[in-house]
Amino acid sequence: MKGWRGVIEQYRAFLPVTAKTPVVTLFEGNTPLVPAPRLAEATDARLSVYLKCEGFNPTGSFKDRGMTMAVSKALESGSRAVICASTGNTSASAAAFAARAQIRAFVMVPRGAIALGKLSQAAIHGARVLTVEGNFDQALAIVRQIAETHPVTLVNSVNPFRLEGQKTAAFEIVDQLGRAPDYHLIPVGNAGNITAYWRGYREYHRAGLARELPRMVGFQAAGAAPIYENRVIEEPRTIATAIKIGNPANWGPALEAVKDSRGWVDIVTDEEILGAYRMLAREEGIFMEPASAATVAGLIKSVKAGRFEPGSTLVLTLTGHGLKDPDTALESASRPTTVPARLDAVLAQLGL
Ligand code: AN7
Repeated sequence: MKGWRGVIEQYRAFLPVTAKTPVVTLFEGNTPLVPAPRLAEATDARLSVYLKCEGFNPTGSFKDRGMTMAVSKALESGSRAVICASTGNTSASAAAFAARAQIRAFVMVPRGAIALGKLSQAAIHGARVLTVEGNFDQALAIVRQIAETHPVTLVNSVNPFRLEGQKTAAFEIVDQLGRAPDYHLIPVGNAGNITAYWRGYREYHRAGLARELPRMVGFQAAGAAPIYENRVIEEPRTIATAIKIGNPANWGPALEAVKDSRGWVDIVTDEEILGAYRMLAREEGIFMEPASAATVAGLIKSVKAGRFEPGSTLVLTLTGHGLKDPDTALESASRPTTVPARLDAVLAQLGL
């Protein structure tokens, strides 16, 4: 078979797999790197801005890159079940890859704090879904305990294979752009992705495939910003439910990535996130979920603060598709108008 066959086949030489690893894939990866001219124009026309649209992965988020690795390795080790806590996207991806591998998936999501699309994905793929009366951090603590004492594989990003798979996004960006960007902007929740990207860029650099290394810039929601505030947030709050996390599992490695790359971590408010969310949809035609828009909000804020040299190349990771969270979209846009089925009534509404 010709063409793209998923991130493991594409980047096998950089991944901890052997000929014996049973590759479980949905042909994830190979997502578009889309130029964002209007975003650049609206912020600083002297910047080159590109969007790595990870919402176009098979389950609609970047999690598929890590999940193909985690589930393949789980299967290789003889495991017949995976478990995770999730703000939604990890559970959707785990459920899909477990279905593909024909093993069981147990997922725990915080009650009332997960977008509708994500919940429906986990359900339709046949995962056992528990909604926890608590937040993500509490759910993660429980599944970690379960995985230590029961024959189930933990597929949160504390599973090292998750980050190995996710680092392939950095490889793709270099392959698509012909170089590493000067800055890489990314939302931060459990802090796995920023860690994985930095690892990917460094590995490509070491292999002589990228001459440059980007500065890693992470954005947290203002009400859920443990890394920025340097303290655990007991009750994180934000409209961007994907990154509503108060005690990130990859806190230390993410800080290292930011320090090593001479980057920074900043916060954006829910208002800024929603503004960026609408702008991205209306000005660039790209519909991503609010957590992804945090990166665009971060771009706007950082440009205002004069943080990028003119002529810089920036890549923004847009982590999850907008269709994941239709409720927020409808609340953020004008509602449809109901009309009688008559030409004159329709024309009157359209103002034509
Ligand atoms: C759209 O699904 O943690 O900093 O349980 O879904 O690597 O955690 C999701 C995280 C950004 C943050 N954007 O990435 C989960 C989960 C979206 C996300 C993040 C998530 P990390």
